[in-house]
Amino acid sequence: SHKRSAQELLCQLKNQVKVQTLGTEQPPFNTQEWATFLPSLHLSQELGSLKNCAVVSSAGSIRNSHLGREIDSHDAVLRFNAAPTSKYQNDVGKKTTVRLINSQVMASNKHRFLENALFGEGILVAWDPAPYSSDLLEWYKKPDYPIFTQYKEYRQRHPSQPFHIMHPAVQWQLWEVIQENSDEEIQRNPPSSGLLGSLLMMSVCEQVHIYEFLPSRRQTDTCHYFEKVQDTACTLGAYHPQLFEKNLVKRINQGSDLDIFQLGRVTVPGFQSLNC
Ligand code: NCC
Repeated sequence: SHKRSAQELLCQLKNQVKVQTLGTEQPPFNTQEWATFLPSLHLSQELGSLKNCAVVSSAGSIRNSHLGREIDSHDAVLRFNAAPTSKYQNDVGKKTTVRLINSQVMASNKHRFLENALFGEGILVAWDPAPYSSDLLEWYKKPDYPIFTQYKEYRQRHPSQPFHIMHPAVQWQLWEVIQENSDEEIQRNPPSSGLLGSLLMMSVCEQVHIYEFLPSRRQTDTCHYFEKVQDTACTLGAYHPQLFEKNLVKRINQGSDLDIFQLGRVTVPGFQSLNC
């Protein structure tokens, strides 16, 4: 089959993946109750349009990168799950504009999601491995983790913090693009937060730098920069189709291979910068 060029891939992503958060337009969210919880502005409206953005993977290999200052120089910085900045500022920076969290993090006792001050900074965006159908009612009745109860509880405790829920269609539209551009059949599990967050930023920023998603020369088996756990599956994926995600990102990178090797930095244009 025809192998898409970088431009074709970028255009496919732009046209096939509609990054959107839940609003009260569709059932089951078109109720009085949900109107009090869901933000009145969609995420894209809230962020407006940004110039330079950074996406910071949680990989252990960002340790000793000294990228903190560079990362903080972006107009907006996206981080994942429970990845901390304090004590690691020199390597990962301290600015947090958006934090993308999976529903497992919201539900686990380990992260104390409802109380932990780490989650209190920036705009929160939650997602859940919803059924492939993206049927909102089916998902609502049986989310992978209790995203809706935890969301409501958090909103009650922290009413002034902006907090969105990603529409589940986004992850499956993205999955389709990964599958269409891979030679093998990939597992039908949603892409990792890393790729979802990159797409989120591409939809609102002129340009996006993605750090340590494609491993640099610092590559290590240490899963996260903030923990001692060793697991190669963190980089290559077990549940998430990460190997295929990374091949895709490699193909749309507009920066040099040396940037990947030395800095762990990928450069991609935002959708607004594309003519397609
Ligand atoms: O590990 P996680 O991801 O929170 O990392 C965020 C994103 O950074 C990129 N990454 C991370 C580690 C690594 N060695 N290489 C990387 O490229 C990935 O793109 C990753 O998505 C997730 O995607 O939400 C994930 O969440 C964890 C876990 O739920 C949270 O960390 C909370 O503990 C998942 N781990 C487990 O379920 C055990 C992980 O599979 C995916």
